[in-house]
Order: sequence, then structure tokens, then C-alpha cells
Amino acid sequence: MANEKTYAMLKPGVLERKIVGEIISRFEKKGLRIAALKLRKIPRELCEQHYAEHKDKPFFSELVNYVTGGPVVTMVISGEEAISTVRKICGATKPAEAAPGTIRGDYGAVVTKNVIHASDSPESAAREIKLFFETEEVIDYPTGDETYLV
Ligand code: IDP
Ligand code: MG
Repeated sequence: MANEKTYAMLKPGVLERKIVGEIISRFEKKGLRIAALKLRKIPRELCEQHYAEHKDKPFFSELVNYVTGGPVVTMVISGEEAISTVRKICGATKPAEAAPGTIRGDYGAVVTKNVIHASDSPESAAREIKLFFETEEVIDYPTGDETYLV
């Protein structure tokens, strides 16, 4: 077991549909903790850097257009095995393949608009947290987890 931090981002449709609270509460209920949280419109260049691994894919410009087309919620989520746990809570990339009970399985319909991004590895998490947050914006604080989770 390892305490980890991961980066997650609610895509613009979540703001339009007013389901920010519903989505974030899934992480809180699991025992994970919000370590940083911001609502913002991200510049195109930052979005392209974030998704750099996909720059040669046919869907790249559609994805960047979508994610920069409205506000997003950027977050750092921390907790035990946070990187893999958050990915599991999000579900498979394609909403049609995402299991019911996962965020993408419950709220997604189309792959570009698949509700949420989450880091896929420790290396991605470190890179993405650094891209979106200053060190002092990521906050450690006690939650009393040990009284009911550990
Ligand atoms: P992930 O978000 O589950 O890590 P990635 O393969 O890293 O999935 O792709 C990044 C994002 O690009 C996805 O969340 C999705 O919105 C979009 N995407 C991935 N594959 C496709 C595709 O085949 N067509 C259109 N969009 C895609
Ligand atoms: Mg990915």
C-alpha cells in the first residue's frame, strides 16, 4: 500500500450538466481526499502539452477543442493507491465499454466527452500535477481517516 497523489480533470460537459458534486463525491466516499481543486478554462497550449502523447492520433484536435471549449475542474486526489483507484472509479476510456458503476459507465456516452481524465501511472501523475498546479497549491491535511478507514 502506498499513499499517492494523482491528477484528475472533469471535462467541460460536467460543468454544463451540473454534476460536479456527484462526480467528486464518488472519490470522497471511497476515502480519497481532495488535495487541490480549481475551476478554470485551460489554454490550448497547456491542453496540448497535457495530451502530448496523443498528438499524432486522429482524434487529437477534436479532443483539444472539446477540453478547451469550456471550463474544466482540475484536481489532485490523494490517498492509498490513489492512481489506480481513481482510474478504476473512472472506468474504461470508451463509455460503451465502461462498466456500470464507474463514472464513465454511468455518465458517459461518447469517447471524446467521456466525463473525466485521470493519470494512468506514477510518472503521468507527477507530470500532470506539475503542469496544472504550483507546489504550494497541493495541500496535505489530516482527515481523521485512521478512525474509520485504516
Ligand atoms: P484515458 O483518458 O482513459 O487515459 P487515453 O487513451 O489516454 O484515455 O485518451 C485520452 C482521451 O482521448 C480519452 O479520455 C478520450 O476522451 C480521447 N480518446 C481516446 N481514444 C479515442 C478515440 O479512439 N476516438 C476519439 N477520442 C478518443
Ligand atoms: Mg490517458
